[in-house]
Amino acid sequence: MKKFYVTTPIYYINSEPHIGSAYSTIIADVIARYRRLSGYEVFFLTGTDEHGQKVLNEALARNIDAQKYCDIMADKFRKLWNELELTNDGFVRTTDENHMRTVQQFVTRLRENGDIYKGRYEGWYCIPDETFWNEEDLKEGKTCPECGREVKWVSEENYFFRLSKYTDRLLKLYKGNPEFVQPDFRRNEMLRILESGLKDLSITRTSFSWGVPMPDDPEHVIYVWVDALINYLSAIGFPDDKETFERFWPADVHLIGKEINRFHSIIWPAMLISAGIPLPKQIYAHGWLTVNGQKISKSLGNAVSPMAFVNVYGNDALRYYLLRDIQFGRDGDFSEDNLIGRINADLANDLGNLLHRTVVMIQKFNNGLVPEMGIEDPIDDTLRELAERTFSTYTESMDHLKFTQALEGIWELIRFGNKYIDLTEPWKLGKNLENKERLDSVLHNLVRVLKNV
Ligand code: ME8
Repeated sequence: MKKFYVTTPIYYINSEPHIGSAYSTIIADVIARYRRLSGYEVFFLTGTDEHGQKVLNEALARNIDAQKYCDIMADKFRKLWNELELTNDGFVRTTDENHMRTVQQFVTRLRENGDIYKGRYEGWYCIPDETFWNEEDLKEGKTCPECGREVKWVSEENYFFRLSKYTDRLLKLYKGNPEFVQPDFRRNEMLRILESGLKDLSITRTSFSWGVPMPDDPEHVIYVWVDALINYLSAIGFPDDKETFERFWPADVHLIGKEINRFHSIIWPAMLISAGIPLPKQIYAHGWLTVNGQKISKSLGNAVSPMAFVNVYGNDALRYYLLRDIQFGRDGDFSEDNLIGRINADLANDLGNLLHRTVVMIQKFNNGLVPEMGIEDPIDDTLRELAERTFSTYTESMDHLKFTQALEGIWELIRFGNKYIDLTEPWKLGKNLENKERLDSVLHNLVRVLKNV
């Protein structure tokens, strides 16, 4: 059986999930469902990123034991994903014992391959992003170039990963495999970073202990990003459950937000090459859901739970809106007015009418039973051809994560379905028994269209 492995990022649990964070998981769910329908054995993974200073700080601020805090927060994510009817096959937590063991085994491999050494890290650290920055990258007032918040001076004895050694390998990879990072404009951003050369990466911390201990040197905990990336392996059994691991690895697509592209498209493949593990097939960095152009996030105070919309409009309407209205890959403004507009125009009017008219006529003219085909007319061929064309453009679009285009194609068919009713006038055919066989075909064809939709 063909297999497909799709992942979302694992979520930091220092704050509750919101509509922006749910975006990645909803998209991944759509991909997973599409692949299952297309006959693949799918592993759809999501989870929570629980170590590091920022999670620890939240637990401390609440005076709760860090693990207990993580348990409470991880449950909130699980519950929300259930309410959103997500079909994830795995839910990894970085405090899971088997994940932590995998991280240590992985780091041991890097060390055995000569890619880890001890040195002194002195530089700037953004706790909210859990990211190290060079002085020259900082913005005015010593703030993080990514999120604009204050960075902290760190001076510690750390272990380093020889990331710089992989610059040329990665450049070669990018040139030989343009699909590796998508969309193209995101790949180009990564190419520019590679072309300017990579520095080695500090991969441990000693100033706190909420993390995976460094093998043979437990004073150090492993940098939360190194810990987190390895979830994609630990969740499918690396290295002990060889069978599951080899069935699903390499991942078909790591779905991520654009601000964490560098970790996935540069640091992660370098780590994998060093560990002698094949690379994922693709990293797709999507844009942000925004409100008035600003990223939806807890810290900006514009974060709303997706349930605020699901409870009013339902899961399917929200999904439809996100995939149809927000051009995948780009940022897109989330607007309740536009959501309502899509529900009214596309779901209720176009699709709802087609369904309603068809069901009512089958009820009225054929006792609620779908008739067999009767007499055909050339317009039936037009409808059939459009349905076939729609199916092939749909699969082509879905295979390339072009959700908006996939839906546009389907709606062309729906609109033609409505036009087909107007042109064939089944309510007139139903008035005269002589036309029964033609009416049968019309109703039959309408059901077929709806089934395809
Ligand atoms: O980055 N629009 O976790 P995270 C779209 N733990 N996507 C959004 C968004 C928005 N407004 N806000 C957040 C982390 N996201 C790490 C990942 S993976 C090995 C470790 C997306 O909780 C964001 O882009 O900060 C990211 O893809 C995901 O939510 C998790 O973000």
